[in-house]
Amino acid sequence: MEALILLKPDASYRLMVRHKVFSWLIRQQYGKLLSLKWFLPPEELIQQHYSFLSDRPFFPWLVKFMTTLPILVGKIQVSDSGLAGLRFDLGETQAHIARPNSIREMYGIYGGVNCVHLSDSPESAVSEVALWEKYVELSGGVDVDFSEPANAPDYTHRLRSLASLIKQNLHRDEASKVFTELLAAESQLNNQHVLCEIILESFEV
Ligand code: DAT
Ligand code: MG
Repeated sequence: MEALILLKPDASYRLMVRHKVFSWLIRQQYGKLLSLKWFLPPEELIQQHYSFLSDRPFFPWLVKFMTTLPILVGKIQVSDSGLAGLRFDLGETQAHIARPNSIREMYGIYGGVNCVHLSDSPESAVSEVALWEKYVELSGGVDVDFSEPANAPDYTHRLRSLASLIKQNLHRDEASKVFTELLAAESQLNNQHVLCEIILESFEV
């Protein structure tokens, strides 16, 4: 089958994290990365994609997180058991409690800021690919520069500890300021403040 893969904004724009997630995607033995490209998902697509979460308090934030900036979207050719293997590599949903050495533990920041979406079952893979292909062509190969960025830092674990302070309302302003500086140092984006805002907003809900 084909499964849907999305690099969420925290993986699409943090250069070293993007490189490391991509390295995992091409080195893993479970399936074959077929395509990845930049795409700004419209709200109605994300609302449908995450419709099973529409009554959760974080849903409005989640839709905003996934529709404010273009993200990397694509497909993986994978068997049922291969998909389970990839999902195991990915780790649990919330980044701050994901299994050590999983992709989300290593590169996600906190909670739902968890770097990667991957279809979570063969059924959802089929339905997600069908849904997304109504909006975007996903057959064009990998059309992104993933070369290793020279000297780009990866501050994931400092960002997570600052997120934890902000969530607990401890040193809130200072922690937000340092969080913003570290995220900017990791990322490459003209409107950097937008990325910071959508990530910081997740700690409010
Ligand atoms: P997954 O992405 O592991 O398949 P899911 O399909 O249950 O998890 O949820 C989709 C996304 O919604 C998830 O990647 C991040 C967000 N989310 C889910 N549960 C959450 C929670 N308890 N707190 C914050 N964000 C959550
Ligand atoms: Mg899921």
